[in-house]
Amino acid sequence: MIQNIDKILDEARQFSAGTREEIEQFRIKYLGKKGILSDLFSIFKEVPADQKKEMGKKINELKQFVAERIETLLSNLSDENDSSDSADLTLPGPPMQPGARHPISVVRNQIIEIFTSLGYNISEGPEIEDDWHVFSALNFPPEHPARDMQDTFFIEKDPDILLRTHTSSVQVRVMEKEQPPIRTISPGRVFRNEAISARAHCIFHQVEGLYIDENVSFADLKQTLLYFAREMFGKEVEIRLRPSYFPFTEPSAEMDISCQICGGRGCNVCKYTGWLEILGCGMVDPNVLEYNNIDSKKYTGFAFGMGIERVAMLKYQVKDLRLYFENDVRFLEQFRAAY
Ligand code: 2U9
Repeated sequence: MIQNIDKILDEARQFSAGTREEIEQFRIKYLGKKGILSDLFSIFKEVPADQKKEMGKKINELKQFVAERIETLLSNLSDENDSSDSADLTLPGPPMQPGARHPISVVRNQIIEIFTSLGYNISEGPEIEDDWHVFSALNFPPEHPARDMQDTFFIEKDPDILLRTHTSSVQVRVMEKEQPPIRTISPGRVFRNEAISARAHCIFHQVEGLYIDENVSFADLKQTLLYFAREMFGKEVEIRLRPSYFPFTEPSAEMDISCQICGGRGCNVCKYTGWLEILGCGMVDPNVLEYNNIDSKKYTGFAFGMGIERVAMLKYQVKDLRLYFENDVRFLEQFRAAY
């Protein structure tokens, strides 16, 4: 009998299975109700007492071997399934939902691209500023309304610590460190104490530009801005400059572009003028150069500033500025761009 069990064990050792079905057959053959082990246990009851110990040991050895073998074969099978049956590498991948840049970032990056191609570098600086860098160094008179709490967010008074109302303060910091030639743009967030509406927000984004060197003229300014407008809005765009006033530039101007909707013929977007205001600019006031230790007899410069939201509104014909701040994906996902 013992030899018989050895034979059965040898046979069981030979078994190898390819499928789950074959393993199940193997289990039934050995461990099933009417299987080999069940028969052996029946025979075991009849075996003389002196053989019981050795035979019991052999039967248990067989039972343990079969159980372990089944477990190993099943786990091999599930490993193989993981890499072969369940993963079909020829199937298309799950759909991806790539994000899109915010339209303000898209337009900011386009503005940066245009001016860096003209040799401008990018300067950045603090959003929390002092009176000197935001107002005094830029020739704001002491009683200018921008210095009022109605227009500017103050953090502390005397000495005044405030949220910058324009990024020109960054360019004051550039002038402190560098002598001309200076050719820089400062993109960044600015803060003004204004009621939020379709056309204004208390936080918005600007790009201010500054070019200081010997013999820089208003003609250089005009040509630079024409180049910018054509790159941003297309080769057909026209510009016009209207006289204006800013404390930091003299003479000062505001620039309009020909209306992109009606091509200058007049429509409700341009209020039937054919023109859309886009930025402010001018020749840097000699006082500003002198306050910042730049010799105004030797150097001249021009400066310009624009609101990125405004440029983006004109470029994409967005009518309400608040859409830029609401993070509604139905609005945002319309601005997929390489930038
Ligand atoms: C220095 C000197 C002068 C930057 C300039 C403007 C004109 C201007 C506004 C446009 C819309 C800001 O976003 S806005 O409200 N900006 O009109 N900015 S000239 O002049 C400077 C900058 C730096 C040292």
